[in-house]
Amino acid sequence: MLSITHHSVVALQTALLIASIHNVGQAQIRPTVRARVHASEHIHQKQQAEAVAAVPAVTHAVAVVIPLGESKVKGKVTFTQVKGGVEIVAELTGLSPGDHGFHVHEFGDCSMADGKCAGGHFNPTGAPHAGPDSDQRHVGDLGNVTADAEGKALYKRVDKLITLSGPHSIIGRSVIVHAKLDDLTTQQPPGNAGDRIACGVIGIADPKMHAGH
Ligand SMILES: [Cu+2]
Ligand SMILES: [Zn+2]
Repeated sequence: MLSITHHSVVALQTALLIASIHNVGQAQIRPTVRARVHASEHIHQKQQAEAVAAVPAVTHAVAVVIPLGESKVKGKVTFTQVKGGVEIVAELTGLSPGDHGFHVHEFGDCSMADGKCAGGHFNPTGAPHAGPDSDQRHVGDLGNVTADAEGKALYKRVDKLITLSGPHSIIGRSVIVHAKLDDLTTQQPPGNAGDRIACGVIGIADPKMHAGH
């Protein structure tokens, strides 16, 4: 009995000793490994951050507007990051005199004659259709462009909802000009602005090419 007990105690002591050595060993190794993993993660994150920083933020965008179907409407729309929002400047020709609905539509696709592949008004927040000065509106609701007797329109405004980066970015979407005025209230079809008569895909522009902004 005694001898068995003694053996048991010795065995237990040995086991504890081994365990404690083992634990000490682990305790010494683990933080080192963790530190190395942590350091490599840190370097990796740093490299990623540097790579992101190397890609300049989008400050300028442009859409070359082309006629759809039988229309002769064409021109250019620029988007420039400014203090307090994005400045939109549209220069269009070939319009009938008066107001024409003007929006950013969801898709950057002007490939069909009726402009339908551009989708609906860009509306990432699920808001109702409205005018550009309304708090609740589609991000793409830019109101109307107004053409003079010669069919030329110049539109200029600083918009607070449109952005050139992030979830509400308009890059890769499109601008659409309509045959009729956007009444800023009708929900279906939005603004009741009639056919789509011109379309332009919004792309990233070179800030150096748009000096003066
Ligand atoms: Cu539209
Ligand atoms: Zn709308």
